[in-house]
Amino acid sequence: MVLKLVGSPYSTCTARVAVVLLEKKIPYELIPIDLSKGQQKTPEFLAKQPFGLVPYIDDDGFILYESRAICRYLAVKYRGQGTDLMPSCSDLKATALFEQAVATEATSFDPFASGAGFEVNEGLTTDQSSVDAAVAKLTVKLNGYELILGKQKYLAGDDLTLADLFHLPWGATLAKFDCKLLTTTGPNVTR
Ligand SMILES: N[C@@H](CCC(=O)N[C@@H](CS)C(=O)NCC(=O)O)C(=O)O
Repeated sequence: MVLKLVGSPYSTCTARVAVVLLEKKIPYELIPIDLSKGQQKTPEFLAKQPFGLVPYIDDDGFILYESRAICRYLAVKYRGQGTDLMPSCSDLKATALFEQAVATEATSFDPFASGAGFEVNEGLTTDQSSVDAAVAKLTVKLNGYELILGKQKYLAGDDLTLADLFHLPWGATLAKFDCKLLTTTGPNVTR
């Protein structure tokens, strides 16, 4: 049975999993959930994802939620297919640097990028001082990224990993909202 990705095309968390499915060349079916109608809060949905959030996957009856955990599951299950996106666990130092990079995304990028992204959300009234504060916090973090990426090609070293891909959904969303930070912080963040 083809893997089911239950989520929303408008959700960055769903996009995080979709990017990895594409990079790993894993066939999948998107089962769309209409967040505006609260379909993620129904008893049937909560039985699969107790917090009422997208996405989750159904891999032949195996249910898994939390986008980053899903991506790691897929990277290990499909090692050798498509792009390899995690170091082998027998390489202790490469694994430690990978863990450092994924933790960096979760603590130093996602909260700040989403904070700025939500403040400049299309169609909503924005409070300019809140936008400025969110962008200032994100700028500090991106300066750190500029240093990291000045020394190595990717966030966990010289190979592309999940840690890099985890940045794409919010990175693309910020660009869409005309937030120029990703191209003005420095050449390495831009790259
Ligand atoms: N840590 C979770 C976060 C999931 C999450 O916040 N999903 C959002 C969309 S990106 C959602 O379902 N929002 C709908 C709601 O809050 O009801 C993950 O990465 O899967």
